[in-house]
Amino acid sequence: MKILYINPARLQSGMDAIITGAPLSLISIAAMVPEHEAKLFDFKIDKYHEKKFRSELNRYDAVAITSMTPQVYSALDVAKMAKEQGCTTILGGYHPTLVPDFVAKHDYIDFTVRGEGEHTFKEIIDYIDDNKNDVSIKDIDGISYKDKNRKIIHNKERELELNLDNFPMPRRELLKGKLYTYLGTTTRQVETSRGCPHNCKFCCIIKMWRNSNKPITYRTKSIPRIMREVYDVYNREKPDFIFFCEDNFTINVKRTNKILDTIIKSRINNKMHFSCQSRVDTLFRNPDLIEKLYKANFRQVFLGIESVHQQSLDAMNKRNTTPAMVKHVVKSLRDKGISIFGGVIIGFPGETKRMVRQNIQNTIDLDLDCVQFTPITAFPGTDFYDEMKELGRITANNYKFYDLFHPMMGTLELTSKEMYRLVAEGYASFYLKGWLLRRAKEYLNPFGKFNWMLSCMGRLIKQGVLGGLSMLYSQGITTKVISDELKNKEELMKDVNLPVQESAVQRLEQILEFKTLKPEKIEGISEQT
Ligand code: B12
Ligand code: SF4
Repeated sequence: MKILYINPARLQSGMDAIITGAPLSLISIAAMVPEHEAKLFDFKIDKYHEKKFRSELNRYDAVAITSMTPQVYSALDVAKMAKEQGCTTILGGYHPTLVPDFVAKHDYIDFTVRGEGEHTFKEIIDYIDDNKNDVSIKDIDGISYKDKNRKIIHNKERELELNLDNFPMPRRELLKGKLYTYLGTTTRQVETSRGCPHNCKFCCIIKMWRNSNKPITYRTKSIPRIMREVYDVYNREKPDFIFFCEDNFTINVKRTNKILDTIIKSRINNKMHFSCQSRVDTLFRNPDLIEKLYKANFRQVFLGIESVHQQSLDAMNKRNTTPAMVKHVVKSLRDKGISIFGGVIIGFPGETKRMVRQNIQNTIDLDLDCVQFTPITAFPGTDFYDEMKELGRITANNYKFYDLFHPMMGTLELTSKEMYRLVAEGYASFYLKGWLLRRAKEYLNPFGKFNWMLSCMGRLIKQGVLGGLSMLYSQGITTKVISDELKNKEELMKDVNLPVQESAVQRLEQILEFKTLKPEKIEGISEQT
């Protein structure tokens, strides 16, 4: 059989302007059916002409399409086209998992895949390939489809694979020749674990990687398997960076240490850089980890900064984090020459305009390398979404606005229009008031701690700076949107009391006493420090 794997259209806003990430999802499921001819079409990278694309579709028996929430309309458009050209259509990923009916109801979608894709995909392909495995459609767990009467059937959920090493290596040859970049650096993703025990209020990870009879399921790959993937990437692509792409690479500190020790011992860290996503509280509690990340040549860390207001952090289920910890961790990382990409939430329920502006000002003061200001977003399929819907807060039903750039809801304190203006104000005041000069001073200094940036400077300027700035201008974001309140820093910040580091420690002790996070209750975590 011939299968075309499709990553649907680019978004015009948000991170897509500065980051083009490879679809690890598609190359992971493709690895389950190596006997079938495979090609990847990535709308973010490949040139698209409808006529040519349609005639390409004619060559394929099936299409496998991935979709996050904001991409879902593009995914459906492509699926419709594929059906018209006679392909079997299979859709999976976050949105089909979180809101399967929305996808499955369309006539041109044959199979909607919920949750982990590997086993389910193999079973579907065997099923449509002359029913090789001799199963009935109702026995394929994790799919939704329509019966003869067009009624949507949701089969039983797919149990998660307990040993991630059992999955074959992703088919990285499908990415060949495609330029995937993060802020101008050539980057490839490696996934070392799935799931997260933290359950932040706004996050949908817990819904994705979970067996419904268990609260949280966290699974890891073995160190030899991770290193095989690292070397596979290095040997094929020699990228500037490997990005450990799970949402939280440092959940289990002992395990993270082991991975870092192995990387250091192997000396692969002399050949390329690494990056990952982590949490402030973990790095605060484990300062040695920062040292080791540095030794292992990690030069970018993505951190959820979220808010300078403790009331918001608490309500988000980030009780273990304080603004003082954030300040400390950001400084520790940057002192080492590790750049930080921070995520900041605009308009968490309870935050007034003034509080949001204080949050923006705090982000500027932190002097992060890069920041994404995201209006508080409730992804459909999460408890948070249901809660907001019940309160009548959802303002956008069109999923294309769920792109972490446009607000999809309002709060008691802010309308969604006000929230959008605050997002614009955040970007304008962070990026358009001296940021470029500060970064240039650091990154262009051949003797400075950020001199690792020099080798990718051309691409960084083109994608990270020009791409990012033109995205802002195209959205009408200029310094004109900055309010007088934000211009008067002293007045604005006088009632923000950033406690000193000791009180952050005290708070942590207090919290640990209450044992809000009970690691022993989390499946897969036995070695948490
Ligand atoms: C790396 C990453 C990116 C990269 C690369 C994205 C890409 N091309 O894959 C970049 C940085 C570009 C990115 C961008 C965005 N991202 Co992102 N990203 C991730 C991250 C951290 C890892 C994704 C990954 O590679 N996972 C590993 C693979 C193996 O897992 P997977 O993708 O889930 O695929 C499995 C299943 O979902 C399923 N599956 C997936 N697709 C398909 C298709 C078929 C046919 C089948 C059968 C199965 C199947 O099978 C796979 C194997 O089990 C996730 C969080 C996470 N931990 O997953 C967020 C995440 C997916 N991103 C998210 C969001 C919101 C975005 C943005 C909208 C943010 C923004 N505006 O800035 C953009 C949208 C980009 C776009 N073009 O539309 C959300 C999605 C929420 C949602 N409901 O859709 C997540 C979950 C983060 C979060 N915690 O909220 N992202
Ligand atoms: S730590 Fe990250 S992945 Fe985990 S629940 Fe919070 S936002 Fe989601």
